[in-house]
Amino acid sequence: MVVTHTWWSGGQISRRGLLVTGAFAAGAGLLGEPASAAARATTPARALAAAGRSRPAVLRARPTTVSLGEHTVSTWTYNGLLPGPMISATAGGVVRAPLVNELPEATTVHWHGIQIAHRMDGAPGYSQTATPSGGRFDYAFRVPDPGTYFYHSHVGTQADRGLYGPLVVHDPREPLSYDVEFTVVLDDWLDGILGTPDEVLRELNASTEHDDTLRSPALGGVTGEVRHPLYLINGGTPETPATFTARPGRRARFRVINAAADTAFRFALGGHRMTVTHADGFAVEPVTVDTFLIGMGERYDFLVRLEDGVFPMVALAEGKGARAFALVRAGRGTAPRTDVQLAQFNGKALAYRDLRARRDDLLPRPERTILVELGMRASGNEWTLNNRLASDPYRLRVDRGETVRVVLDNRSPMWHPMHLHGHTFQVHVPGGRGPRKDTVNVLPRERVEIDVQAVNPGEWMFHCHNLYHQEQGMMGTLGYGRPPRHTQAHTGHH
Ligand SMILES: [Cu+2]
Repeated sequence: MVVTHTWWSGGQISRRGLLVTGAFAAGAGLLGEPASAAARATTPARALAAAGRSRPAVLRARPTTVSLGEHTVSTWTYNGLLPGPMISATAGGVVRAPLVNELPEATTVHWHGIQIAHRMDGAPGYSQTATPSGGRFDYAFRVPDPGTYFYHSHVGTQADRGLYGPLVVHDPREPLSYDVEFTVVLDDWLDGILGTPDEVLRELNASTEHDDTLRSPALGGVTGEVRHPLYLINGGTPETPATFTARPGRRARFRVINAAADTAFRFALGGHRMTVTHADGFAVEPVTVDTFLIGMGERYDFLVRLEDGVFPMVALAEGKGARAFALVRAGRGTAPRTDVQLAQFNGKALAYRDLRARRDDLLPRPERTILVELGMRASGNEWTLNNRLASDPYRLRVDRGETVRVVLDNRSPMWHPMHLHGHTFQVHVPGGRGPRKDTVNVLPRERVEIDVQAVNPGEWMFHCHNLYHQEQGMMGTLGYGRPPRHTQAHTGHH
């Protein structure tokens, strides 16, 4: 089956609803409805009752032939779609998304950013045994918080194939007003062009050097491990771009997800400034910027009032000299060239210190501090947390109910987007009220402090969201109380 991104290119919820079997709550955020927040407004009680009627969104992980501009590649996707199907739910509701594994190897689905019940986390060796080829796993979980999330395989390098998709949790009391919303999934692509991700990992493991031409001052040095041949927005290439269509003057919410394995993107929308409203799903005090840098695993939501015309959406692959490209059609006009230069990239760039959490989202003061050193071994291809690899993982021990400050001290020569499962943390910024996030970029020679409230017992992965660093050892755990007896190391090649 050949899949293009066409089904997605409408981008609007109403268009997607034709194809998607989202686990949505009737009457609250129905996929076929207009996306105005007012239309979705409902009481929490009603949303909860409605959630009980959600129907399952079956995810079939399977080999797929995908058309990417001039390339036709064999890869793995969910349901033959790239990205996988939109899963939409209402906060407080339940997502039912059974996985059917039609791949030739075991797999899991991780629900990135969701404060989820531990056994549904899709963490092989920690929350479940990976589902074997031909097997099935019935994912069903409550989604406590509204926001922009995504799901992806958490086995080996599978997420650097096409095994990812968006997960949007609507707020039954959405405070923002907008007319239309779009989901924007960024990815770096190599599968079927440079080889498989497993082959690329083997090459990286055989080398002790990094590609010094992939550099970014904003990321403090070498920006990634691989120069990808393609960068995608919703599966579209610059030559076959995804297109987001709406009427001029409409207020649009964009939900941007970086699902890439190894690429930070510098994002801008031609002709517009963006008012950022959410970071990693959580609301922040709105801040208007021209551009933002988004690491792997991060999400930003922003609002714009659409101007009249056809506008380029550009996501520069940071330090890699290439871009992802899409179109926003709001009115008439000809499409801009794919190499158009955007003034926005010279304008105001979002920084973490610009992000302020809502008062309701503040965590208690931490009671103690734990230091986690991010390191690189002399081999140059092993990445560590407190000098330990995933095969013998560093365990960050917490007790239920406490809040701890975790100091991420990057002594390695590369930046790392550190991601914690099962929790959101609060990034410590001077003056307090830093954003709630689940993924935070830590630059070389930088110390980032995050506060974690231990409210969700389990053994949780804590790892770099550069997939290649994760597979080269950069994975520890956050666990409650004494370590369980049967915790097993499960990943990495060491
Ligand atoms: Cu890393």
